[in-house]
Amino acid sequence: MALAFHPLAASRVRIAPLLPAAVAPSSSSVAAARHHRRRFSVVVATAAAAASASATTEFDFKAYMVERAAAVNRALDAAIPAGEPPAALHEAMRYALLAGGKRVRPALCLAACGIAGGPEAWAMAPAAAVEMVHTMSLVHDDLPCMDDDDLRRGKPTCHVVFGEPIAVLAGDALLSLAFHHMASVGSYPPDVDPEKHPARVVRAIGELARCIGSEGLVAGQVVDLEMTGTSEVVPLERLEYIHLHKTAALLEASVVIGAIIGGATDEQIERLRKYARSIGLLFQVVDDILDVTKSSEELGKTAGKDLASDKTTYPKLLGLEKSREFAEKLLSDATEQLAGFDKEKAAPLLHLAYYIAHRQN
Ligand code: GRG
Repeated sequence: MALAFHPLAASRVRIAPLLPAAVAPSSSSVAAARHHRRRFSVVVATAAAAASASATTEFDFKAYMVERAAAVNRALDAAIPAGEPPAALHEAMRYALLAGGKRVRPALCLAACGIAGGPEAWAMAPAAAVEMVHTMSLVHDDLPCMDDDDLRRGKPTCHVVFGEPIAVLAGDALLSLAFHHMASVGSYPPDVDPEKHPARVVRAIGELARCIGSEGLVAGQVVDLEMTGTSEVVPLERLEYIHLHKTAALLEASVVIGAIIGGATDEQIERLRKYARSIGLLFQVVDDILDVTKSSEELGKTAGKDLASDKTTYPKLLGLEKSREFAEKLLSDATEQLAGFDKEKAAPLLHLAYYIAHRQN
């Protein structure tokens, strides 16, 4: 079914129906899925590894991610004052931001700048900004009035450590800092194009703001909250709406703003947008699967939460096997969009898609 109520669809890329309607399994079949965790991981990992191997064999993805995460962590560390008043606020911001995290969104942003032909350093400020937005969304999501969680990135959540008022304000300040950081001339290296760069930054800021506001991430969170606690089974297209907004929109922004800063053409930006929407939804399908197949220790956040709260997820609606097939389709849709780009420059985005498909946490 098409995304009739997807506000982003009218003006831009439309993500086609991704799976035919499937028979919803019983909740006991989801519970049984826990026993298949090992098998599932192997199947997805094998499919992705095979695809990966046929695409490129020389790219050292692990080294790429380790280097990018270290560079992003340095940029984030430098962006937030340590020890300056109000100390509790800055401490809470640093606690949430520097607590770990895979740094997938900044890596996507840097890789998108690279595929567009820009030096990755040009996109470091936007990459840090998307991580700030992502982290603030986690801080707010964990609050008692939202998802009410006490474990995040393997540590007690921000409000557990600093109290709710400071956690709310730390999230607010991170959001504000993200835009300040992106808009500041001093956040960029001196070799940016003095003619083109200012307009690119303004366009990128607009893109990020749109993707996280009432047409994007916040919209997804609202619809998710509306669905929480109802006995109603959420239909597939509504679940897709939630995840395209709540999760995929920020991945989309990460890729698109990296591409804009790197000097991509409009046609390239739209192809990368399609890539990002597919991996964005893929990210969430995998997240849902991991929730029922991994432990809290393995995930660094509370596992089995969806099941415990009877939340509608892809495994609940489709079953694990169909969820896996859906993940494979999304992976292939995403990688298709990269054909036509320079192979070497496309390698990081290609491998990020495989990684998202078969990550283990
Ligand atoms: C952005 C203005 C604004 C408000 C926030 C609370 C809220 C509104 C939205 C919730 C969004 C949310 C928490 C979506 C889930 C996204 C998701 C799958 C997070 C997990 O991402 P990972 O696995 O986490 O990349 P790490 O810890 O590795 O960064």
